[in-house]
Amino acid sequence: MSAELDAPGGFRLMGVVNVTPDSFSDGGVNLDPAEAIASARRMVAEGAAIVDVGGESTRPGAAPVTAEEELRRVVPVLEELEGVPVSIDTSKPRVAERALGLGAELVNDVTALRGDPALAGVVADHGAYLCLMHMRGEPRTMQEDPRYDDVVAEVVRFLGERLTFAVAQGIPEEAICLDPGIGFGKTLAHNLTLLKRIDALAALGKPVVVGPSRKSFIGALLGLPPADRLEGTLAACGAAVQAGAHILRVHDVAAVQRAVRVAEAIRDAPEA
Ligand code: HH2
Repeated sequence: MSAELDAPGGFRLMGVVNVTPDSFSDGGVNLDPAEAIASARRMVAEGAAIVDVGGESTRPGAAPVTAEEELRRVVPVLEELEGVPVSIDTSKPRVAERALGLGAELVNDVTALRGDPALAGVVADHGAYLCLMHMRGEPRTMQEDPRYDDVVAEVVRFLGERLTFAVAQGIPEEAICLDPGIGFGKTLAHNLTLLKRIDALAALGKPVVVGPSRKSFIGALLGLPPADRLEGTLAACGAAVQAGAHILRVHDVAAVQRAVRVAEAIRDAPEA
């Protein structure tokens, strides 16, 4: 992963492995550690640069889980993923600490270091990478009438401030990537605008992570449940790459890999 974060040129894929009973699209699928381990290994074989292992759903309305429960879910998986580049999707210092001790390289914090003040120190002490994501409110309530005067400007300002905070806490700038948080306190219009204007976020000079995979904005456009959102996900990923995204967080690694190679070739094509 290091090379990818240092050199934000081409796109990279982050495969999603939710070790949860209630994630919005893959809840229960990877709750058995053996299934999660197999999924993670398959995603890397299919082209993922890193797999994002999470033990707590952050879907709208999700109830928080304790650190003990999160550890109970993710530790047996992380213990078997030696040699696989791993990201830990958590906001809890105890979970991050354990995951980094077991070899994880990146902490993916959907609260952008607002959840627990101790998380920044854990990331800094381990020399880990960090993903800072924008979220309006918290998962339980974030979809209750989200409003912005200018969603792009507000997300860019927020992430710029969180970046400054993270650096002040001792995390090197080169180790940080930024994510607009598709679906986290946003309407359909907000999500579409953010996907179209990733260039504004990329202007902060950090790799941009985007997670449109199977999300409800695709359901809203197509009237389809999470299981039928692959084509919508591929279109969103292609558009995100065109708009300047560097890393895509996705469930369907093999399919996205193919789609995005084409989108990237078009984006980078010299004029013939
Ligand atoms: N989306 C989800 C969770 N973590 N992290 C980043 N950086 N960006 C995202 O867009 C993002 C994220 C939600 O998706 P998923 O993990 O599939 O579902 P759930 O939260 O229900 O487990």
